[in-house]
Amino acid sequence: MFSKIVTILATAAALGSAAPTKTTADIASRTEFTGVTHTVAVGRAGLNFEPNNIFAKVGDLVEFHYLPANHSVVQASFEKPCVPQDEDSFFSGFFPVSQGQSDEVFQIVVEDTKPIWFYCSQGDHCSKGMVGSINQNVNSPKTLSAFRELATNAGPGVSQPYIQGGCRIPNPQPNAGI
Ligand SMILES: *[C@@H]1O[C@H](CO)[C@@H](O)[C@H](O)[C@H]1NC(C)=O
Ligand SMILES: [Cu+2]
Repeated sequence: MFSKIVTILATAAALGSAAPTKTTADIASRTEFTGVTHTVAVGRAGLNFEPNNIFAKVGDLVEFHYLPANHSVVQASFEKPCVPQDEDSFFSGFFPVSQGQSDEVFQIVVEDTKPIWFYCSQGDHCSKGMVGSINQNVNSPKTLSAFRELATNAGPGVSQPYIQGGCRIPNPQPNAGI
């Protein structure tokens, strides 16, 4: 099971354009995968991630499935919701989808227990609340609802220049429900 995931990551890394990143190979070599995947529907019935509040263990995968129309996911810092946290922050690229769900999905690996904040970088989707978190600390002031509130006053979403920090791979179940 674990070696299968590593193979998928390695294959995607070798594909070139659709793909990542120096970091993906690094992750595959240093993270022990749990075999657990958290599936997130992107843009189902509006500007949202479903679920937008994910709790994951180190070594879990988070897999984004895109629905119409044309969304992305980017990692932010808590303080600046609609811009990339830094030059290494993950970015899925855009997924224009006219119906159903995307032919490809974007997978990231949870590498540590720190909270991860993310948003869609399309137009004003982020400031309209298209944001989410992985492993928010509900006992701190930095909650998903506080992040979402901060986002309402942020400007247009900012993308990264490259798809990175995860893998775009063929959708394992393009015709199934999410
Ligand atoms: C999807 O959105 C991106 C970013 O706004 C844009 O560059 C691209 O042309 C859009 N694709 C389609 C098919 O609308
Ligand atoms: Cu969006």
